[in-house]
Amino acid sequence: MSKTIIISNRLPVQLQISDGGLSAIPSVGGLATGMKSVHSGDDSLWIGWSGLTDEDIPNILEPQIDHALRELNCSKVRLNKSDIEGYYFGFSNRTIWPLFHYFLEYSEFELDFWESYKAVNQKFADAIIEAADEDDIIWVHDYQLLLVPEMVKAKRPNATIGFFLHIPFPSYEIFRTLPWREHILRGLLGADLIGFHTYDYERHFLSSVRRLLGLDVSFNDIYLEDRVIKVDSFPMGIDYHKFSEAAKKSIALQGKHRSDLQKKLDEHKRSAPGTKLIVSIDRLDYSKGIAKRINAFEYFLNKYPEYKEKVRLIILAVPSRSNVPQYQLLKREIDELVGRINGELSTVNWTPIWYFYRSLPFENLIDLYTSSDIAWLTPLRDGMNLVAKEYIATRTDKTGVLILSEMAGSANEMNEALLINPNNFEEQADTLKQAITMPKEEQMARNMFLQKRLQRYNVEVWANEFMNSLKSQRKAVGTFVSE
Ligand code: GDG
Repeated sequence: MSKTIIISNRLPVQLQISDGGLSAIPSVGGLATGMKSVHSGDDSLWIGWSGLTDEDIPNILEPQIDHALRELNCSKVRLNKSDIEGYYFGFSNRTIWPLFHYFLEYSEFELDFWESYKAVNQKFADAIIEAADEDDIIWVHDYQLLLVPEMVKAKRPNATIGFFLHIPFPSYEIFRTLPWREHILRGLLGADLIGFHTYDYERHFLSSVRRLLGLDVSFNDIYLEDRVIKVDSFPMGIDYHKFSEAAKKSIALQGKHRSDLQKKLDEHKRSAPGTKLIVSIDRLDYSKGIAKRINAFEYFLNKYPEYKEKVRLIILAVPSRSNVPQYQLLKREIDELVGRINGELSTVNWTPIWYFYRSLPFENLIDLYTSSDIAWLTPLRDGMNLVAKEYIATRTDKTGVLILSEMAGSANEMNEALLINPNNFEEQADTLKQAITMPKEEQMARNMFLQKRLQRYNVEVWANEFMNSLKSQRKAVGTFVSE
């Protein structure tokens, strides 16, 4: 019987060392949840990095780690500190990430990063080749592993390989600037199915394949020697039920059972009735447009001063990639902006911005979603943006307004949200006013459509549709080769 192998940079597992020894706790992130139906039972295996480098793992613990991972049908790829520096913090996050998010000026074309990326992709590919039989189904995830499909196909030509990119694929004019552009395309073309969040990313990829490799492309099929590679879009959904149920639980908590964060938010609502809470939640990443959002908020307060003391912006910025210089600079910029604006505009009763630089437990994230009147998400580029979808899923009474950047992949499916261009402060100021004054009936009408769509196309459906398409590609490839 064939098995399914999933590969991502990180395993869906958190390793913990305690008195009782070592344990591997399954993580509850979006991808792990979505892949539950695919990664279940002994006929599936998830290969990835454990989060600990060779230098972090004492030899004596190695067998224990492997055993704990095996219990969860996981297997680790061993990486050392220098791999992580070159492949992860280097090529993945200082070359590909900025380039694919249109931050051309941040993208570093360093030969050392590239060499490390190739070597580490080969380590992942070797781990797959060792584990995979000829007729297995292999699903590779994301921008850290763009070369893996070709490396695996070379040794396992009959395996069916799928690849899904979680970030945007940029337009040809951007992608062509990459010195190793043909290698990256050829790496991906080892897959039989290549999936993107949106139709636009798919078109950009096909255009690069046609123009840089001169291959035949017909609709969404690429012809490469004796193979046909299918390219398609699969917009990722969320675990709708998990978010709506958690929201019901959060809202139902009474008195002393309410979380400290909820108590603080309740107190705020009591002391300043009618004040609107605007929330924004992102990893601290320049692609998310956090600094521009803060500037746009200041612009709004200057344009519509009647809203001073009537609105508060809550920013949750989750620490991310703090080894990369651009992220350190951004952190400083945001600290200064928040400090300056709060310093200039605060009154004895009002602080315009509450800024949290940390990760919150899931329950608190839900408290924030359920307590806020408006979610304001302004990425300059974003593959999908799941926060937008999660906010809508937690609005169990259907109230709440979502303001969403049209540069997020999720904007394609969320037309009933208020869509904005994050570079246009004038438009955002007016949209904030529209959100603040939007009648409840209109909020509910908009959210009803959004919720229905998100319920239907949830993360499990996303994973199953990709897998079904991959399986039918296997059949199609079989037919093509034998003809
Ligand atoms: C990449 C692409 C694409 C956030 N803060 C906390 C927390 N979160 C959770 C959210 C959400 C996830 O993190 C963030 O997902 P996004 O989709 O918004 O963004 P990226 O991390 O950039 O993800 C993106 C995604 O991959 C999937 O393909 O949508 O475009 O960039 O689920 O809930 N969770 C907890 N505490 C926090 O403080 N527990």
